[in-house]
Amino acid sequence: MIDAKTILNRCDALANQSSTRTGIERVYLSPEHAAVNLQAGHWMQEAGMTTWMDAAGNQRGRLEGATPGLPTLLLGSHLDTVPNAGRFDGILGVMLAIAVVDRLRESDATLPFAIDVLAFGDEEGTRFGTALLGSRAVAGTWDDQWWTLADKSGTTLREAFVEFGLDPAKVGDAAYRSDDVVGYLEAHIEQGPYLEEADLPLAVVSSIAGARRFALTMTGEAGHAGGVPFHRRHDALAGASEVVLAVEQLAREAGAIATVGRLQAFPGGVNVIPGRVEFSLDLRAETDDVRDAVWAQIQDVAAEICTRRGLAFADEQTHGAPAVVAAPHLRDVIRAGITATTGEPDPMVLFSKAGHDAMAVADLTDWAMLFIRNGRGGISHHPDETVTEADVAVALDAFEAAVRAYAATYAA
Ligand code: HGY
Ligand code: MN
Ligand code: MN
Repeated sequence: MIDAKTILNRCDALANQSSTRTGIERVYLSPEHAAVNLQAGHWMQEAGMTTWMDAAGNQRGRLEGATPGLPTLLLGSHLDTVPNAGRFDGILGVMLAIAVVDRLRESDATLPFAIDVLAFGDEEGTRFGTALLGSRAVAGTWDDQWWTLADKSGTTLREAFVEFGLDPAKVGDAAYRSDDVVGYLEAHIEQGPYLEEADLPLAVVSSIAGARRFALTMTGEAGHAGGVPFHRRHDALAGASEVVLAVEQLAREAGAIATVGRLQAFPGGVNVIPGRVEFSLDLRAETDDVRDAVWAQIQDVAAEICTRRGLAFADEQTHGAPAVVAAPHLRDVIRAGITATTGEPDPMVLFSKAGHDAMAVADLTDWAMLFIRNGRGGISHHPDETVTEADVAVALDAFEAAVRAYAATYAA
């Protein structure tokens, strides 16, 4: 039987599949993605599943229910990473899903539904900027406009599909029909400090923040760092810096979350006034209305800065995902799983500020999530991401109990 130690060893094994010599980076449709699909597929087969890679590059495993052809419960998370990632974000959820299926098979559980484990290939959007590509294909919400998205080497998504051995024309084959599925459950590290502060191992997720990402450009006029007096300058970096600080202040005031994760000044000479700055914006909030109101305020502040400094501001949205709320009946099975495992009668409920594949799968079926404590203040998207073996053991028992609780209450 797969235990917590095995799961942690598997997370360590997958961490070795990185495009960088130091740190972990594994992006969609890369050789490293192919390698972890193969490894996860092997572990899925060991757990008694039939396995295949779907038309969007997601690795899948299937355990049939009591009789063939039953509708399917989806379990899963993602195997791709951000740059310089930790080893548990997404990966732990896929390993837990495989272990739950292994336990159900070993115990000859009679299931009223089949179970598909989905190892999504692109939750982060690291390579092409737009996130949730794998899970959106599964949900049937693929957008053909994405084919021309290009990575930093100029390879388009279409070219990357073909190089990976996929047929772009067949991406629609990855989609489920909504009446073929009975729900989606995902286990994931919290990526925040609240479980650690409460000294609890597990929580139920209530909802996931709505997110929008932008590519921003501030344009001014390059010039000599010595020769141009201040009153004549149109310094794009000074202007962009005012926007960055306004982003932080406006988001804090509104209870939203906003981050500028990437910024580059051009032409980039130490003795040249920056004429152009390209920077990113990741903006989220518990509701889409709050998120969008903050974006409108940011645009107003940027316009005032531009007028005052003689600059021009441009924005392009690169990703958008609406806030989604977990289905009460599936939240209940997650809650039941936690209670059955920890004895906690009223498990902690958390709103997820981190995005997850469930945001995309929500267009296909009802969903719920189990959060697992990750230590050191919930540090994530960082090599210091950490979980304890004890918490993984409790999470495995709770996730298995949740699936069994759903099976017990499910009526076709
Ligand atoms: O950005 C997020 O919240 C997720 O990790 N993709
Ligand atoms: Mn992440
Ligand atoms: Mn994740």
